[in-house]
Amino acid sequence: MDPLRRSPSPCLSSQPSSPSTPPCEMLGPVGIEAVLDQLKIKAMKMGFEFNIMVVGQSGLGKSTMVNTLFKSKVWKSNPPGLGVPTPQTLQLHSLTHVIEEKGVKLKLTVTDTPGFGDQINNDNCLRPLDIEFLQRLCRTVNVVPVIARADSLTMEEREAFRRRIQQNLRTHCIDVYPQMCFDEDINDKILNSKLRDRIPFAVVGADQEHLVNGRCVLGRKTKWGIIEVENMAHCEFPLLRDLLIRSHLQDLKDITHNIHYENYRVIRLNESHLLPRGPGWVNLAPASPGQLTTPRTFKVCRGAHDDSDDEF
Ligand SMILES: Nc1nc2c(ncn2[C@@H]2O[C@H](COP(=O)(O)OP(=O)(O)OP(=O)(O)O)[C@@H](O)[C@H]2O)c(=O)[nH]1
Ligand SMILES: [Mg+2]
Repeated sequence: MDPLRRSPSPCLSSQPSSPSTPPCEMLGPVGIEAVLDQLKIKAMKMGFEFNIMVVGQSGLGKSTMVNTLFKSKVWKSNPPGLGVPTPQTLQLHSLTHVIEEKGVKLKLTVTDTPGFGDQINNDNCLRPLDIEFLQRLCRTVNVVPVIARADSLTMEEREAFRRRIQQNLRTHCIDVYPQMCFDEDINDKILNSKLRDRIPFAVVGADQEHLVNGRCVLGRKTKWGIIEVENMAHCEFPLLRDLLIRSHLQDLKDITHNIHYENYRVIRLNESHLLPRGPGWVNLAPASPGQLTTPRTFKVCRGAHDDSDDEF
């Protein structure tokens, strides 16, 4: 039942409003804005949780990137277990760290994975294996592609590689994050268009600190000098980090929760609907299968869940 209908306020009568019955607004505000404080208090109490998984070819720098994320300046201290050389990753491995800033807690979990498709050359573009993998992956999670080991490319090569990858993604309908169809308003469109133009970010990973002009910086030592991961003149790691942890964290979670998870749920419910009916069988399948598979419906679905708690 609609809670607003259940207990009508004194100003709501069964009579339709007429010029002689003053509308509710005239009696003053009811204090709806207090809900913002309630949401804030609840969010502060519960904290936020965010999961990232790194995937790609073996030896590409995935484990180093996980360490870079944890060691970059978002964290004042290093989580335990870092600082040792990264061995080859042979199985899934998750690292969790709680960051607290001004009373807001973020529990960040980064999952490292073993490399895949190592025998195939991908010097110039996406391999068929990557295409197949990304096409499936972007229907299940938000995909943020990066150009790893960007220090091995000149600035011109990075740009040319980026354009080739962008073209590949378009040609093969791989809809990476931030997906254009989920831009909610003109501000989203402007901000995300700039990001889409820069993705894949050209990043450098490093888990060693070096002294540069009296400052301790995270970077890679080469015979030409130190490549600083936090320096935008050297690589785009700060853009990646800010997208993930700062500017788009809640949006990434919303899309995961309201679109990817909802789609997964619908698929599973449809599967269970096909199972033979037995004790405990409940018909939970949606009225029209595949309802959530078009971007237009995604958007509606996203709006419908915008009040979700997002607890984890
Ligand atoms: N030049 C350069 N080397 C890097 C970079 N990131 C990592 N490396 C080096 O690449 C090697 C492999 O790095 P890992 O992080 O272990 O690679 P991985 O993708 O986790 O490898 P697997 O676990 O085998 O899948 C190490 O020697 C790293 O120091 C980078 O941005 N630039
Ligand atoms: Mg690894």
